[in-house]
Amino acid sequence: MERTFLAIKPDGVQRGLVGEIISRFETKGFTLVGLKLLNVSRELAEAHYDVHRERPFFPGLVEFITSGPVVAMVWEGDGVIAAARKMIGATNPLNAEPGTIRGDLGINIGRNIIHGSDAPETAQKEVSLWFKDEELVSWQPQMTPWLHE
Ligand code: IDP
Ligand code: MG
Repeated sequence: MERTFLAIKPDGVQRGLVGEIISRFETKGFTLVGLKLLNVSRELAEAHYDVHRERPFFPGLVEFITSGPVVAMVWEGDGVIAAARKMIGATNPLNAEPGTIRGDLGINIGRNIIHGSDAPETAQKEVSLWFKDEELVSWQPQMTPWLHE
């Protein structure tokens, strides 16, 4: 079953959006299989955003992501990687469609509330970077027959 890594960034946590954001994925029908609140180390932040290391915004991004608690999550379901990216919306919240998390809840690219893995390879890499195997819980929601034919 497909899994993706999502993280509510410090702005989302500080603004009290954790419940609202988790609720969107829950009510959509995806399954939560990993969840923790943590202060992100510089080492983890730099590893997570390694592809952006040479970008001008990299130092500020690492500063921001280590500035307060983050909610790290793994969600499971058919097509969850691409669907979560759609639900999150464009990187710049001003360009993100209404109905998306960034489109509904944000206004600034440097404060865009949530991270979501962008492809199967990155999802796998990010899940194992942020979570140990034993922190992930495989379970079958009782409502599965009401979500899948
Ligand atoms: P994504 O989060 O939509 O996948 P990426 O291009 O992978 O977007 O960028 C990673 C993160 O880096 C963004 O979510 C945002 O927090 C930050 N970022 C990207 N571009 C800029 C920028 O131009 N200014 C400030 N922060 C940026
Ligand atoms: Mg990205």
